[in-house]
Amino acid sequence: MEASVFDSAYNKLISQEDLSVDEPPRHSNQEKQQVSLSMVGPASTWDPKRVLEITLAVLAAVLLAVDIGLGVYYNHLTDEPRKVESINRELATLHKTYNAASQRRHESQKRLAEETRQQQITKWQLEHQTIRSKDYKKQADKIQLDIAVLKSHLPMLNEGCRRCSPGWTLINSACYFFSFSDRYSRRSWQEARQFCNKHGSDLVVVDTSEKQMIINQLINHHQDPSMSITQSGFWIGLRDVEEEGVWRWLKGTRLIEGYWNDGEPNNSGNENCAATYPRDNPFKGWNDAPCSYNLKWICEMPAN
Ligand code: MAN
Ligand code: CA
Repeated sequence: MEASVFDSAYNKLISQEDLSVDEPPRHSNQEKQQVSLSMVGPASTWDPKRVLEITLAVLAAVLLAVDIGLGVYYNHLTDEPRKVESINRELATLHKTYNAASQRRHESQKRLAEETRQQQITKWQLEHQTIRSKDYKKQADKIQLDIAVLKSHLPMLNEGCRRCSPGWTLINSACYFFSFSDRYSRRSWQEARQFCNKHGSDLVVVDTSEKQMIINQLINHHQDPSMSITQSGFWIGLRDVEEEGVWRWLKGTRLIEGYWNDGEPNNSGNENCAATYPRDNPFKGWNDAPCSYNLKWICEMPAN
């Protein structure tokens, strides 16, 4: 409507211009130019109709785009609660999965701790058993050795039974009595000698180092650890009762080779009788002690 008014005005203007070729111009050239510039511009580039059309088209396009955008946005908005719901569900599932995994992790940790403890106990057990088996081995070795020693004594024992009284030990063709048993209480040198005499023997005469070594071995083996060393001696048939420092065997033979401990005999307080004691070194077994002392003793007699 507006455009057609505008068009008719414009056409009128043009036709007036065409008609006035032979007439004197009603406007100057400058005025004419001003009109054409201010009203329509150059005809080729500024076609108002086109401009309007384009403007309207652009406007329509913009509106359409806005409409589509709004539509999409609206859709998006109406979609939102469903999305939130689905996210919530996913979140819940994830929560569940996480909780289950946490639980499993916790249980695994507990199992691991228990396993570690069991391993430690097994390790200690192994250590303990290793020590025990070492002890057993030591004991077994000792038993083996004892068996070997006892076996080596068997012929001697058999023969001893034939040639010595019960409770007496055969050593190199002589029978020996050691008062190891608790049945025989300690006694003085004189009382000990009386015991031997009563059994057809006398206190032992240790006139060879072999004899001393065997006696030493036997008394070491029977040593009572609860007994003090001074009480652990065994009277032998040796005295210096007639002449101090002159040691004689029972039948009066003088001592040639003694197996005295370091510093002995020292006659500390009238010590006229000799005894042999359990010692590592068999050649340092003897001591002189008061004859009234109560000690164990060793008797000797020829074998049958
Ligand atoms: C210690 C030492 C010996 C002594 C005894 C007496 O062992 O002095 O010389 O004969 O005691 O019991
Ligand atoms: Ca002494």
